[in-house]
Amino acid sequence: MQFSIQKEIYKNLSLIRKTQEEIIKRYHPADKMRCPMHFCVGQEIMPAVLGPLMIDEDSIYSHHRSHGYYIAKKGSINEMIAEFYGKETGSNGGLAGSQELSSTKIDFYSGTILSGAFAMALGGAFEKKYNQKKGIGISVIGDGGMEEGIVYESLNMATQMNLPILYICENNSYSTHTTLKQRTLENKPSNRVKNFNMKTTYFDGNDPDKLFNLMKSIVKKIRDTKKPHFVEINTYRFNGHVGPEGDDHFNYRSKKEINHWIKNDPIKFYEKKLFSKSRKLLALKKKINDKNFKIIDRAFRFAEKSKFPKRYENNNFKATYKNVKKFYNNSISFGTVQEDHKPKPY
Ligand SMILES: Cc1ncc(C[n+]2csc(CCOP(=O)(O)OP(=O)(O)O)c2C)c(N)n1
Repeated sequence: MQFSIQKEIYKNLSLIRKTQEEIIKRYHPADKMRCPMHFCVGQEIMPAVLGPLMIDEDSIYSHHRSHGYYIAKKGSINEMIAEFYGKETGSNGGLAGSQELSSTKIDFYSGTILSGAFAMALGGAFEKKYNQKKGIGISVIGDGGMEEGIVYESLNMATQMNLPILYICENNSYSTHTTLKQRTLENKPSNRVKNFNMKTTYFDGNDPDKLFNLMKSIVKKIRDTKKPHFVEINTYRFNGHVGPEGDDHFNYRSKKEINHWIKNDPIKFYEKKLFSKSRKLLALKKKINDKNFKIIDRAFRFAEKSKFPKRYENNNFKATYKNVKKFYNNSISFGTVQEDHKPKPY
């Protein structure tokens, strides 16, 4: 494995983790990012290894836990944070927030309606194939999303029409607070996919190099054959389902389970593997992390300085805009989790 690629994977891992951590730190008590957010701390490994494997012409269609994929596709961090602040410089002019974070500049689309991403990837991949364009579709959802009917219509059509799509299921074992075991007798979503005659792969591990090598051959195969492939990854979210407040006081998962995953954190594993052997390497790790922090800190300052989307003041949205402004200035209450800073059920 080339060190330059390992370095790129680590840069992605660190940038994704640090972005999440900084948003979590700065969310309260400022309350200037006023959209629900699904953090991906613990789930960074897949987007991080896909980073070096993607080309500009690839398109991503993601579920709500999307920040890692946006960053891995080289989305602007300035525009992402500004989007969360509801500012006009955001990737969607401040109107989408985290749950619908999208950017046409990098062909990245996410959405909160569970599993719609799988169907959108179909249309995108068909367009690429029909017009003989370069690039593939990459679509990611969770294990909960795998229980939606649209998933099976999409997978059926993708194989039937031979469309170049990398389908990913990030199996973190929970749909909000309900375990996979409580929801289904088939605990491996990839097993259900096999019936569509689609190639499937299951990955369970914390070594980014192993996942990179696997994904490299899968992505190459999709590009060469123009056929879909489904990958399930066994992973875990360290945060609560939504928001920075945490939800482990609901006791829906055990401390033992959480600690097991934190102990096997892919980022800690990779830091030990790549940087622990010399002082020079440790200094390189610090340099990467310092640079990433600067990128993120700059993005927060950019977001703070940016303006709210004024153009809506001049049309039919005038009244709405007035309320949006009040909302962002904290002068009206919508009774959201953010109002009293106490964790509540989603
Ligand atoms: C069609 C639809 N049904 C229900 C919801 C409410 N909902 C939002 S997130 C979520 C759980 C999703 O779990 P999973 O797909 O495993 O992703 P994770 O949040 O664990 O990453 C649910 C049920 C929704 N957004 N869309």
